[in-house]
Amino acid sequence: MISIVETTPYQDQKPGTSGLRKKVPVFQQKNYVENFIQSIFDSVAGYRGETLVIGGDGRFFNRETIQTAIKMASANGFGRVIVGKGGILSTPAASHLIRKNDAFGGIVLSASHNPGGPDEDFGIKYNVGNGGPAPEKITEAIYARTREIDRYAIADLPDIDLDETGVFSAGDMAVEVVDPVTDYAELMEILFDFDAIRALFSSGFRMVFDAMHAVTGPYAVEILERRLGAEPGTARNAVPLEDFGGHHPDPNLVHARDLYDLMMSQNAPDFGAASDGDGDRNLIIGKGIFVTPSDSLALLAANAHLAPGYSAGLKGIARSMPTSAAADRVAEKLGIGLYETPTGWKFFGNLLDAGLATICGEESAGTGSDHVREKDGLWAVLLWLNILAVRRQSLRQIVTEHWATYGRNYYSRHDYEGVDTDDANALMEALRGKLATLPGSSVEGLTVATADDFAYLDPVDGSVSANQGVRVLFEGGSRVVFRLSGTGTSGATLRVYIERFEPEPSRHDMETQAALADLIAAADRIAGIRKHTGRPSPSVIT
Ligand code: VG1
Ligand code: CO
Repeated sequence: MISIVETTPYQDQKPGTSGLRKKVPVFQQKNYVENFIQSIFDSVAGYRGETLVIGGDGRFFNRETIQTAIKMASANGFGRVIVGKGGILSTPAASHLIRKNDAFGGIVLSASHNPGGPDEDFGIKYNVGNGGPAPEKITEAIYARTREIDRYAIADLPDIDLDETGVFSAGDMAVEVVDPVTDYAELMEILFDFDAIRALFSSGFRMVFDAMHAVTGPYAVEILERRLGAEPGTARNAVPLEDFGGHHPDPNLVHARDLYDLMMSQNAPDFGAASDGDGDRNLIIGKGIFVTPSDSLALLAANAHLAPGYSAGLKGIARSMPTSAAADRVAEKLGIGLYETPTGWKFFGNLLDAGLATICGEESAGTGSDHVREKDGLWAVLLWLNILAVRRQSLRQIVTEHWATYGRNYYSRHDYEGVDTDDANALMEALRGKLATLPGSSVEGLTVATADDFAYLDPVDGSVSANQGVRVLFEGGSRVVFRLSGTGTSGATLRVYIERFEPEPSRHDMETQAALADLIAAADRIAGIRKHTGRPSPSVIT
């Protein structure tokens, strides 16, 4: 039986950089989830009888929301739902299932790197038929719909048992509960030389993968340990927990500190990696050397041809605007296009679909390719392993050789978290107000070449996305970028991205913060960070 339930709209269901993210108690309000899901269905057309993929990162409130989504998909006329066993699907695995099954779209439940639990974060994201996050046109339509929605449809059905694989029925709709890992692992076997990686491991190569008690645990155990023969225990914190063990599942130098410390120690293994809550980010650390995500993108692009899936070469590289220009010089050398997009994976979809780019990346530890339409943490780890297996050099050697060839982009991101929203907005407004007067001025001994608020013209569909971050470029190629996060759930987070290009190999071994000291001071002078936020220093430096 299908119920049409009357509801009243919420005014705050605006999707951010990556879907709708709020605290769990916000999602637990009456009809909050139902309103949002119905608004998704109301904003897209043509799904009758079609397939919807549903899965999440396993965080608190995942299972309840999946049951609701299944009943609403049934009532709204979907023909089939594919859901991961236990409600688990990593974001890239969900993207793959959408593509592989020619699904209409997918609902991905995650707040990614944000903490989980009854008082922590939850999120709902809609992905379209290419497997990627809905473009802005659709997220704007969903938001508009949430502001006036007055009813939703839900089937009056018992809960589906998510812990058994198989095909079940939910009204007229079929529900397929699938193993979350199998299809994804098969795709990885096509892209990478598993024999070469197995040989690497059997030669004594050791790695540690920290799944941070998030979604990638089962994927890492199956792929790294079972299929590639890495030592048992290579995947650590491999059991997904609803609260990620009380930690932030954010693979950065703050939250993956244990891994970092291990990799910097005397008995470090050869390779360290981690992924985030929903499995789309990656952290890469060699013995004694941290690889910035921006460098990792450049290195992967420069070496991708060593993996079978990319032996034909790359069509192009895309990176988000705040990501360093390290990849630009690789694209130049390869003679392929380089695309600079706003922050957020949804902007890469068109470039990948149109065959303009093969590899994409963001400074926030996201890298991926045209194999799916999301960034993909384990994919990046496997591409690194494939490269290491072929080159048989240490990660440090590979990185320093890369810098010697292309120059080094010193890079850091400073986050000021939990800033008062009005203060953060005032800072950005003041910054925008002075953009016109910055060029030619001198700050901390640096001369401003250009300053603007980044706007993106999508070369495929001609859409324009304005106000995507303020960038101040200095003479000589250094720059600072300022933007406010679109994934937080309380207050505002100011992100300051700092970059300096150093072509000279004899100056490639500086400590990053020291190498960027003048730019860090200039950023504060230009934006008045301390003055506006009252913060003497950033809360997180990556
Ligand atoms: C952050 C990152 C961005 C990433 C987004 C989603 O967004 O900066 O690069 O695409 O998170 O990643 P923001 O607006 O907070 O800067 V994830 O792993 O949350 O799906
Ligand atoms: Co994520």
